[in-house]
Amino acid sequence: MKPKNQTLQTQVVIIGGGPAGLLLSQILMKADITTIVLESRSRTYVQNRIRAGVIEHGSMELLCNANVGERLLKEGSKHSGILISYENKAFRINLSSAKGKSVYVYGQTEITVDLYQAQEKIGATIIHNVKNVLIQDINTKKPHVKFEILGQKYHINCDYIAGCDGSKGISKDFIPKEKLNFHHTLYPYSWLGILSKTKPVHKELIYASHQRGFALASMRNENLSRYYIQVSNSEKISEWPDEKIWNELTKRLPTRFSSIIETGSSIEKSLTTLRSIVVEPMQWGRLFLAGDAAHIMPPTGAKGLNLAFSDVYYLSSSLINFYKTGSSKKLELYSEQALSRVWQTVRFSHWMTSLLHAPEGNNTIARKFQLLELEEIFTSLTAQRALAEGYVGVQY
Ligand code: RFL
Ligand code: PHB
Repeated sequence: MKPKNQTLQTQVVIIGGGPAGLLLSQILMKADITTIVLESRSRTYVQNRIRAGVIEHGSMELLCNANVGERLLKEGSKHSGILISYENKAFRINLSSAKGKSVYVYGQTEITVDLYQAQEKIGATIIHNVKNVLIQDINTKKPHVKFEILGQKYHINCDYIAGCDGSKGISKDFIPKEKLNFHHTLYPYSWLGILSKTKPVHKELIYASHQRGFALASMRNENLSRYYIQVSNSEKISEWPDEKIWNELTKRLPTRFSSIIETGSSIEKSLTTLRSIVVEPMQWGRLFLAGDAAHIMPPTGAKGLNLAFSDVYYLSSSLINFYKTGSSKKLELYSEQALSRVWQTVRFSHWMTSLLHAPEGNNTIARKFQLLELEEIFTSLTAQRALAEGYVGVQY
């Protein structure tokens, strides 16, 4: 006999249990709003994805207000500067010149662990390994979500749906095609990332512009380094043994760093194609998109996770306002409000990317322009402050 459909009830269904979905659930539950989070992967898989490392001041505050910031403040490290290098020179951008703000180096992996723990503590419902998620009746006051686990079908009645299911999610597909603007740029290069149990080459991040290609020296803690190098889109991870990566990295960093770099075997390697995507609008009826589900950008500005969190800030405050006052006015402004910050941030990420990556082909004119702009930033405090302001993030 076929099992009967099971019906569940909640105020907000959140599709996607990544950082955006989990933080949204945490903030709403703290305000006594009920949620159900649907995640297509296992908890172990989600907690082990290695991605972001730089947390803006605003994201730190949001996490602390949601009772998820304790370990970040204890184990994360506060950075008040980054280095930019070109032609064997390196100069420091004083991030504190942007209204005294700093950023925190703390892995997305750790944030996800902290969010799961906080959600467990508050009694959240997070359903893993869901399949065939369907959103229905989003233009009515009674939308619902259908999904399956191991052949068992479920149906959730709710007031609102948050699509936090990342760039490959299904939520945005429920906005009618003729109403959706899908802005998309693919960059002609990718990032090859490596994580290794070695001492970071420097105490601050180094963004290196080199004619052989961009390189980034980052870290997770004092014994764990994260490096990235620009490679062309046709490269394959299998063609990059550790030694070849270290060799390339050392050629791109200024000699005062490459001469002291500690190398070792990688414990993780990844290849990421760089793109900018913005989906407009971020709301359709009772469906609201947040995070990578609505936008992605090249990681050069360290913005993706932070932008996902600012969406969560706007969406959670609008939902809380609705449940307090019964008025949906703030919710109706969500897309416009979030998109204003999204476009500023996507533009900053694009600018950082174009400034620091070697142009494809032997485009010596484009390279000359980059060097001129880098020299200008090197010599102008105003330009340095503008970069710092973009890096620490637009206030919300
Ligand atoms: P996520 O993390 O992709 O989570 C979405 C979740 O939804 C699930 N899902 C579904 N669940 C149910 N039903 C479906 N049909 C589903 N389809 C998908 C997925 O399994 C997943 O768990 O999106 P979210 O929450 O919006 O978070 C966004 C961030 O993960 C992302 O923006 C950052 O990692 C970007 N990023 C960085 N951001 C920063 O702010 N600072 C950084 O330093 C930084 N570095 C990076 C980065 C991203 C990188 N890569 C790999 C793209 C460095 C790299 C290399
Ligand atoms: C990282 O440490 O993974 C990282 C840091 C800065 C970026 C991107 C990624 O801009």
